[in-house]
Amino acid sequence: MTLTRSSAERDIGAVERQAFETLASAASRDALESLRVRYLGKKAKLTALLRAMKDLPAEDRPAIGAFVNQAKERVERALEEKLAAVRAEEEAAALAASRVDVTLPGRRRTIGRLSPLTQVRREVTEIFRSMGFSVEEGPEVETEYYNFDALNFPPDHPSRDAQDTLLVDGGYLLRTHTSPVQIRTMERQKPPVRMICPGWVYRADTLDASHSPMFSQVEGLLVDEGVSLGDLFGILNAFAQRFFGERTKTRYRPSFFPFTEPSAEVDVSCMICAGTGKTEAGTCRVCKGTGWKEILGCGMVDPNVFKAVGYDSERYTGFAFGMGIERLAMFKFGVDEIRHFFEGDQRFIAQF
Ligand code: 2NL
Repeated sequence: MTLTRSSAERDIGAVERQAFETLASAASRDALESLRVRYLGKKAKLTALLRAMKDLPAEDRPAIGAFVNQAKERVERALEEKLAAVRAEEEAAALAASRVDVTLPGRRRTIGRLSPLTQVRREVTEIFRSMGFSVEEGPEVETEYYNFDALNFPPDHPSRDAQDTLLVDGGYLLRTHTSPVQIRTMERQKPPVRMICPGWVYRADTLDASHSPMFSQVEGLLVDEGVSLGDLFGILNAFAQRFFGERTKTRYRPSFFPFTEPSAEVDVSCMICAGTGKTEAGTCRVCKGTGWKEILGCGMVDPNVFKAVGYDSERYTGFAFGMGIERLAMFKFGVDEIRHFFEGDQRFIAQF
């Protein structure tokens, strides 16, 4: 087959037309890329035509060469233009798909709030701080000495049992009350001492409506010369009235703790039924109709505790008390289930 100038020009024109037809219907970047390979690449049709020029008469080659190159340039330019158009379309489509309707109302953000336990702990702390008590903290992993021995627990006391106390490798335990902080403070500091110690405590209890293996306490201690049971009554009555309201009554029932003598449990008049034992719905479900609610334990510090910390129990006396924060919060807010405090359910937390 002989190649002539006119047949070459025909072939080139045909390939160029084909290229433009394909280009017209190509609608994606992929289609355009395959078109580029087919018409302009190394193995492409127009390139093949350039290569075939060696079969042309020598005098025709420059003109045909220029003809092919012009055809290639036209196809290239058209391809670039189409590619730009397709890109612009794709971008516009992506923008349209991610369009934001600025006229829609915004999503309301919920504002976090303090756990009711934190609120109660802070309130209790503030009341005692205002009466001159300092706030002390200490380790949650303790020794048997600080948790039991120094507090006058007899060697065979049931609380020491692994049944009741959570043990930690190495002879340690999780403190079952915050009293060790008071022992540590008295070891560091001579009387007078006026302190409270809020914090987490741990017991080997199974979680139920009123027990949690981890709960929080505030304990307090006041030691000086001439401290009496009257001082204890004065401070704790003032606390009860500040925390539950001025009209709150208190009563002290004899009790027993290894670390105090005498010891008492303190009831306050029920603030749900104002001490009447009755509500509109019938018997008060918080005080069970008694009109009283136990909120703390207290007593005069046992001389054996003073001996353990090197205080002269002939010269100094003191009182101490302890209360559970969850219990206080349950009573104050009328909550009947301790587990609510540890579940973080917004429907619960948002009520305080
Ligand atoms: C309760 C009773 C109480 C204490 C805690 C205490 C600490 C020292 C010395 C003497 Cl270092 N006492 N603490 C005293 C009486 C009662 O807690 O029912 N807590 C929830």
